[in-house]
Amino acid sequence: MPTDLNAVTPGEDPWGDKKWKSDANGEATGDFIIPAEELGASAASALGRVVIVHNNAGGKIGCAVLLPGTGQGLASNGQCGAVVTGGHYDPKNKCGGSSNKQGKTDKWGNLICSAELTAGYSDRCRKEQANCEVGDQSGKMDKLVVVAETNTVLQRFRDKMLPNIGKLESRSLVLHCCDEDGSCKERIACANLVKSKGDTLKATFHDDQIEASITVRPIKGRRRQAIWKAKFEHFDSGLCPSGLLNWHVHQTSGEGLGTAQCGPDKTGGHYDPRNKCGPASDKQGKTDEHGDLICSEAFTQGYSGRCGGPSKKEQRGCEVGDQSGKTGKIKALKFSVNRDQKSLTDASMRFIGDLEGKSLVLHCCDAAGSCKERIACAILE
Ligand SMILES: [Cu+2]
Repeated sequence: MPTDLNAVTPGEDPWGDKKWKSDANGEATGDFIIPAEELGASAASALGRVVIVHNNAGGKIGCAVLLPGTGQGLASNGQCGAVVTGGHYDPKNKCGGSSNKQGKTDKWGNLICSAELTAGYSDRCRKEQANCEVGDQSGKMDKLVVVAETNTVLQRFRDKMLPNIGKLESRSLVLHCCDEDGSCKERIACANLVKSKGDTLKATFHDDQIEASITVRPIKGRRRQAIWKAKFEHFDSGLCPSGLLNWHVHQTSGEGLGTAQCGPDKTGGHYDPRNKCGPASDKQGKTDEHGDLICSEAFTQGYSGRCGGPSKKEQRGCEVGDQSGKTGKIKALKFSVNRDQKSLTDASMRFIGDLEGKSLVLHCCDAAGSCKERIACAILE
């Protein structure tokens, strides 16, 4: 770590000419590559060292230790090597040959992973999951088998030794290639473990005239079912005098108030992956592989007869994105939704993650129940 915060020691900063320019918020992003010859040492030797950021005047204003981080991409592009992704996650010192504890010492200066402990790893881990590194998924369970012809793999594994899934966040999942006799070396690909946004999505309406959020989450163990919740903390009746709102998931993202922000050119039509063809379906005007209209006029006209009503069966006739068609209008002036709107059994939504980045659009309805105007929209994220 730097000892004198104001000292500028050229020898200490071999790459002093790398510059970032921050924006009005003081934020800057950038990257640069230091060639091996410039570094003058192996790439791995950079780990544990400190990067220092100076201000324009040369003063040291920030520093951070270089740690192995997450890797994303193909090993052939240099994305998954030991320098990038480090060794196996091994918080319990199980000490496989690739444990990230290899070469590290305890507080008495002794090697955490002795040669003996390391040598016995595969036998120990084979006997019991508890003896494996937390990060040794194939050791604990089994190899992934990717079927070459289809490139699909669906295998289920039961991991009994994962104390805290949250600790895996921002680590990387690395795939190694094994040969026929089971010997595995080469890292072929890696990806970062991030919290799945597919679990819960939320559209937040935040404006002078509307303060509301609409969330959707899956129901555990029940495929294709979801619970929607709408919470209105403030709603200006100027936006819609009746306070009765139709609400839909629209195909593309839009955020703000009125047609300028939420019109068809911004948010598109209703999300309709199953071609249910309401008049505002995103599939209107599109053709199938034979060149025929997906939504014929007659089919479109029959939509309101197919969609609507409390039963699951009738919901199946609705576009996936037609939330009010499935469960009724939001009563925004009551700052809540009808009881029966709170939970929605959705017959055609398999992966909520598919809604991510699309928008939730609110339409104003008149007293007669006719709904047109798009009054507000927010992105599901
Ligand atoms: Cu809509």
